Amino acid sequence: MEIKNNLILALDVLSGKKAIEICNQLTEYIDTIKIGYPLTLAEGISIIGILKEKFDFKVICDYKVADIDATNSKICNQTFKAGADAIICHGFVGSDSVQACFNSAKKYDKELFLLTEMSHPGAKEFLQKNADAIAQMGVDMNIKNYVAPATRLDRLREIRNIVGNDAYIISPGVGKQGGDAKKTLKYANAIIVGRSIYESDNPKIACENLIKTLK
Ligand code: FNU
Repeated sequence: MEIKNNLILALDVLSGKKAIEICNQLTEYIDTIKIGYPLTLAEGISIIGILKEKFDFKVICDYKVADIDATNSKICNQTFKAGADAIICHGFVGSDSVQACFNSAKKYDKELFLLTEMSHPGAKEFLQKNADAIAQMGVDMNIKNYVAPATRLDRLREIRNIVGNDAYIISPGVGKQGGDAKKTLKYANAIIVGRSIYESDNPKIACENLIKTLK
């Protein structure tokens, strides 16, 4: 995936109106957004098509799909039918569940991102212990796209080592969660940034300043 400025906007706002207002200010800098349950539950899945039509952005759906294979297929199919360019699935559920998501992505000619280790402190309790194995499962399954944390660069580096340089890693945790944008991009292909842009008094300036730090 080609992502402008290697920056994905996490749009966890709670109305379509607010989402459009933020996106309008950022079209110069951003061509890829990530939406998740907050915006989708507030507005319905049609928000994907609405945003795509208005902005021609790529939309990654952060639905962290984590069910049995049959249900994962239905979730991914519905998401791609609604216009998503990519979906994020969890890896801890195992290869059959992940394969169902991957098959759906292939069927719709869209992308799947496999989540390895999460960025928040709680990820150390259970997920981190298995994150390397999850990444290796992705490699064995021929998955090209991954999500790995900006908040623990040693872990991000290790996951990069496992998935290899040809893999595409997107990384959340920059800004509000403490991760550094430039350091993260040593190992990740793109950063995911939410609150430090959309909660700022001036999202455009916040975005512009962030991009300057990447140079
Ligand atoms: P911000 N996100 C995350 N950590 O933060 N998808 C993960 O490990 C992960 C994610 C999402 O902190 C989070 O849900 F897998 O405001 C939010 O949408 O910059 C975004 O990344 C980070 O938002």
